[in-house]
Amino acid sequence: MNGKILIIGANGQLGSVLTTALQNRYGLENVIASDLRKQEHNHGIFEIIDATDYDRIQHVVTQYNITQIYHLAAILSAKGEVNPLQTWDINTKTLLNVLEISRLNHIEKVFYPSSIAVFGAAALKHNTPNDSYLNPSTVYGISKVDGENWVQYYFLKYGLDVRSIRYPGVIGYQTLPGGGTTDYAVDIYHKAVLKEPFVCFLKEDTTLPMIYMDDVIRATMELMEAPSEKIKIRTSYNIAGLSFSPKDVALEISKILPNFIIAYKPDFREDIAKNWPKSIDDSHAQIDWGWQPNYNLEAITKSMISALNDYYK
Ligand code: AKB
Repeated sequence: MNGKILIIGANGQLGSVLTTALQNRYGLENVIASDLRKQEHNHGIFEIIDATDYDRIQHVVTQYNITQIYHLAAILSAKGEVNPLQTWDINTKTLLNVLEISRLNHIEKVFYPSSIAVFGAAALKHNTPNDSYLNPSTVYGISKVDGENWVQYYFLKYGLDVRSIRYPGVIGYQTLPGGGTTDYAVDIYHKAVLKEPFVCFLKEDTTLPMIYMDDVIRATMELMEAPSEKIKIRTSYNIAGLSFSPKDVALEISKILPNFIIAYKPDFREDIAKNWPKSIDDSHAQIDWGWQPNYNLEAITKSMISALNDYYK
């Protein structure tokens, strides 16, 4: 790769792990991490960027001669419902800033994460196809549908090479998610390792598509490194990891930690989850750029418990 990568939203659940992965692959000096605040864990080059500030992004792009942008900043599904108009404003304004700056500065590649939140009641619940009718029930989902159409527009109209994945719920030990409906699937492991009971905000049988952090990082890098002609979908690719319900994770955890206790107290996040798919058809990602997940629930559970045991030691 020639040039430098800018990551916007580098302190988030995915951003912090992806930043390290990109630094390892392309060199510490070639990755510029950015977010609203600098944090202790930030290694390498870090710049403060509020992505609603067009001039600030432009300044950093010029300063470092940026050639690739990963735009990860967004307000997620559950938090987004607290202030819908602000969520819309932030999610859409930041994307349009990135797209316009990318076009004007001849950025070579842009990554834009979409989500299973684009699907709503009209989509099939099982093996949801990539080209489903999209009628999301959250403002986050609406902003991602809008975003998917904008990235395709910039590709078709200006030839901007934007690539996108619809992420399932992401599970990882490295960072805590914030503001999502799938966050329970990370919190549950923390509580289990701390030997505390877990109160789940979804019903016990609410099955959702999920993916392990290692798989999601590999998917993102494989998509970004694929030859341009292999990227046939310019809105966003479905990818599947696995599907499970809170009851399934609790059962798997109790095989390692038999005293684990879970209770269920569904709240408004259950209403969000019930409109999302239970499983995803990712055949286009498999055919176009060779996507295959590696982790099942047993492997995820072993890896999460072992890593969090070390963390809390
Ligand atoms: C959320 O729960 O909002 C996110 C997502 C599925 O995009 N994790």
